[in-house]
Amino acid sequence: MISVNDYTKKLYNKDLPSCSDTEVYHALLTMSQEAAKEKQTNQGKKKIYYISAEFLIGKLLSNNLINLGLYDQVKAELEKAGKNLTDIEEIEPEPSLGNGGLGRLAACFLDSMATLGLNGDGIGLNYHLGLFKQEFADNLQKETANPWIESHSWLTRREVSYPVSFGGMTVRSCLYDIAVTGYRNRTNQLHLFDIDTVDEGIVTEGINFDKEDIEKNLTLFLYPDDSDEKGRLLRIFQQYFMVSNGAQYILDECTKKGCNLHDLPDYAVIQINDTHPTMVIPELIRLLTQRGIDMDEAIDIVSRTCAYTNHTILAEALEKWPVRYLKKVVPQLVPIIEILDDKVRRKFDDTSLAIIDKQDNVHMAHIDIHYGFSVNGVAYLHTEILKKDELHKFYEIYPEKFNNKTNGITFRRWLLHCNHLLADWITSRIGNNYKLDAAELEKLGELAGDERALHEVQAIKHANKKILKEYLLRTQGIEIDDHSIFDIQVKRLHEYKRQQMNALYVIHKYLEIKRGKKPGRPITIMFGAKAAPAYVIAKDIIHLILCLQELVNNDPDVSPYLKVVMVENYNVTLAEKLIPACDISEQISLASKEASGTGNMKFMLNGAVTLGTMDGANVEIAQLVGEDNIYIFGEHSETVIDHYKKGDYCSKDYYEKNADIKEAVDFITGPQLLAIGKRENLERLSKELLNKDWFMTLLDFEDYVRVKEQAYKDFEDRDSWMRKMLVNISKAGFFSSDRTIAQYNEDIWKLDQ
Ligand code: 26V
Repeated sequence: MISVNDYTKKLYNKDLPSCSDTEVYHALLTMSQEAAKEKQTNQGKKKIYYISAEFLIGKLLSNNLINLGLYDQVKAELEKAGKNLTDIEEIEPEPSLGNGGLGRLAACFLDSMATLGLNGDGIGLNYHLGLFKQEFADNLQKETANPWIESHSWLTRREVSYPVSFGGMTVRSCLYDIAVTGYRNRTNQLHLFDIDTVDEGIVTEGINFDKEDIEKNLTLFLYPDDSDEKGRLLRIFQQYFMVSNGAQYILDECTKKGCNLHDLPDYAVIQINDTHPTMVIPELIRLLTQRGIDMDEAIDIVSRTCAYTNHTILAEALEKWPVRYLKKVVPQLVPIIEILDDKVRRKFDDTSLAIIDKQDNVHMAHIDIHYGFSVNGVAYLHTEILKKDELHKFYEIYPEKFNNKTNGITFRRWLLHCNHLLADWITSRIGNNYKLDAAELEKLGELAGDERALHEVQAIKHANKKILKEYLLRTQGIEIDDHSIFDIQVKRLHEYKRQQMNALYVIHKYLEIKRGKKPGRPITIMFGAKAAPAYVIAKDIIHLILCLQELVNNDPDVSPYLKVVMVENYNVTLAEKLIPACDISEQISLASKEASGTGNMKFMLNGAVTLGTMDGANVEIAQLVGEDNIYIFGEHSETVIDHYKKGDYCSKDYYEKNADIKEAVDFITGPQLLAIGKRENLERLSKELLNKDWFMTLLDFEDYVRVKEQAYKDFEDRDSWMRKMLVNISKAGFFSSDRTIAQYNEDIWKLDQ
């Protein structure tokens, strides 16, 4: 049997006990990489290529050790040598190669594809700097560079290189692979394309850099700020670089396996993750015609190879690129896009279905829908809204293309790795099968009347709360009370997710306590969120939360009962610590706006009870756990959509009608917060809420307060709360990404297993 000691000897000519933690980390990294290589399985005929601008993989060490079946053995060997695996995990830098849910979903999908034994690789970009690191100063978010590539890393350089031509220049790519270890199964690959000339030295203070020096910046950053034209152009450079490399790689791999290009759909299926990789469609058409296939046939082949996933209905997030930009960056694609547009216009009279609109903008999603064979949404409600509203006209012409694939999460990372206590307990109760067949978790439902079992679950939750408490104190200097209710909202900062509503609740509670109405048990309301660097209101919301943290936690009348915590630099690693410790999971987006959410699933799996709106996958969670085991509030999506159609929502009406709302909103620009925070930011946010409130915070506030109070009250009925926790865990099986991926394969990819 291989041992860690063999590797420390090989790498450093030292025995394990005398190695530093960094040396042990390098040894474990090499050990995992070699073990993964041994699992490589033969390539089947057909392969799924999951192409995505983001793969938010998170740290890989522990996850790989678990999947490779090495975790227990390594942990024991380290302990014997006086080392601690948790300390070693902390040395690994997190590859933050994604913004949020979309990127994390891609990473969960890779894990499930390998675990289910599917022949499937990821294709993306090797960003040298991941999503910016967030720091707080003066109660404001500051962004700094977030490097993750070290001399020892998970990247393996391949002998693969392609030319990629942009208007006026050609670059040559290089390729790095990251092994994707399936749980006790095959190893797939994540292919990350790069160029050798990227220069991290061009980053000046914060995350500023010369956006025009493409040879130096092409893969430097994940999604550079696209608030200006130069940023948007760079984004098109990145997207085309990704898809051109991907397309060349796919065609090479398929032809090596005997594909004659006419039969490409028998060899490859390309899943387009949101619209960022859409240019793969015209690029493949271009490459096929270059290789002698005529245009009509090339279009037909590509249309039978590509499938598209939609991840949002927010209009501002649907990509539309001006033809002028495309002419600058990818002039070779413009005539092809014009042909694609022309075909649509000949077939359909309705110009809203066109690819190029009157303002000369190219609607990327329209390319995917017309020239892909499948269009899927990511939760039941989301797909229904696409069919009924957002993409209704497309649904009418292509009903057969539309399908739903409710998102999922990998239980290896979001239970086995992040919550060892709970995973071991589940194993002791129902055995190991649930690790590969998540539906087995249902068996835990039988323990709902077993008092001992319930107390064990409760003890595990408390132990995880203590672990989090220790971690936050050590890493962020934050002190929390492990006997308080942990009420957590962690996700990207966006107005539609309504962190501002939770902040208004904090104000409401603060004022109530000041007036002498003290909660029976202390409450800790935790936030974690990064705001896009150019998203002004989102940053104002962070400012408000940080000001509230300062005010509430330093007020001796209030802080024994209420604490506000805004964790710095929320990322996958922090999520892994916060989620197992959570009591109440905040999923409070405006109904119809959150396509699915996946944090909601992670919290549920770890025994938190959801406080949420009927939005995204919350709807399916509610259906599975039943109304006694979830706290639902707020207007439903039909009502919200109706308000948008009629334009009849007026936030001021709610402000004037409800004294609690008025008091809380007024407090934002009242003397206490102005003494702490910046007038400009607080006034801007307050005005936004009063005069616009596009995501209808005030509409749901009253109901939110009512239901949240009910949840806090119910928390005191410990036995019944433990039952709620258990029911949530036992019903989480549906949200395993293994189920999601099995459905993608069954309905869309159709690979043999
Ligand atoms: C992108 C942008 C970019 C421009 C400014 C506003 C804005 C707002 C939202 C987005 C989201 C883009 C796509 C995305 O990340 N969707 C997320 O995908 C997850 C996985 O399917 C899903 O769980 C989340 O609900 C959905 O928001």
